[in-house]
Amino acid sequence: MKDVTIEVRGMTCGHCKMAVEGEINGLKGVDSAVVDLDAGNVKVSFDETSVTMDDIYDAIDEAGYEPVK
Ligand SMILES: [Cu+2]
Repeated sequence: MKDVTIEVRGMTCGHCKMAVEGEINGLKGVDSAVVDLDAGNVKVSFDETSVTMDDIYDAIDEAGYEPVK
């Protein structure tokens, strides 16, 4: 398992938190995704053999927010 913290632009409320966490958790190989609204980031724990950073960036984008790469 690998743990990363990704800065995300545009998250402001509980709905944003749920949207981003839900989209990332929907990826096969992701163990957990937890958004910290105050810090403006998401901590993701995932299996590097089945999920790439690009997959996670795409999921954040899909949720309607902007990952800072
Ligand atoms: Cu929101």
